[in-house]
Amino acid sequence: MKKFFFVTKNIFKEQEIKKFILSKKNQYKNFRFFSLKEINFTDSIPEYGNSFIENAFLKAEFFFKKTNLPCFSEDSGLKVECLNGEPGIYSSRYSTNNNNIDNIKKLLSNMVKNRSRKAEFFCVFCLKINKKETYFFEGKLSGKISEKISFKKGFGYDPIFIPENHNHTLSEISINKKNQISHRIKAFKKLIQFVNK
Ligand code: ITT
Repeated sequence: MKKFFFVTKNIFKEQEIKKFILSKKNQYKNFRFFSLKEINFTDSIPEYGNSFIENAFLKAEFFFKKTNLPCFSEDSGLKVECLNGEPGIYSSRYSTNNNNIDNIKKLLSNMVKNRSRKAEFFCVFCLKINKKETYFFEGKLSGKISEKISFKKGFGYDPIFIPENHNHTLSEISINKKNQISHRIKAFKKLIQFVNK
């Protein structure tokens, strides 16, 4: 059995990965992950890098140095074409109070009508197996930003992100459906296939 800690404080990320593994339990029965809660890991995790890769590395490295336990972390965000890739690595802290709905409102107000609404979710996982072995896996999802917020519950920018070839935002589809196309699962599949080799 391959066991790893998922270095994240984000319950949505955790839930998506949990559901994915559950949906493929016959294929990935040798893989188990644990959340930080299971060992009461409450330290605040540094995230001061200048790129998704750097941030993912910082999170995994921080946890590994403290615990010596194999782990993986993830850094992700939304890149909007007409905003030159913003909010990018600042996706979770785009508005002044870091609140989800305020992040969304700021993004919509910064996007003037008639400009491109093209956007992309990007994700990178960092897998830390031991002191010497660190690996990265990436995934992306193209789409566009809707004009309005779809007032459904959801993770981050899901209420305003319409994936390519779809008519609904990510918050209007189930997690299992999102998992079939998401940046996170595209990257995670590479990780789990690598571990299972
Ligand atoms: P951890 O660092 O503890 O993992 P975090 O939420 O701070 O959690 P990030 O720094 O990677 O994680 O920020 C990711 C942000 O990007 C997230 O909070 C959302 O605002 C946005 N985001 C990433 N993936 C998303 C998705 O699938 N759906 C909606 N928003 C997403």
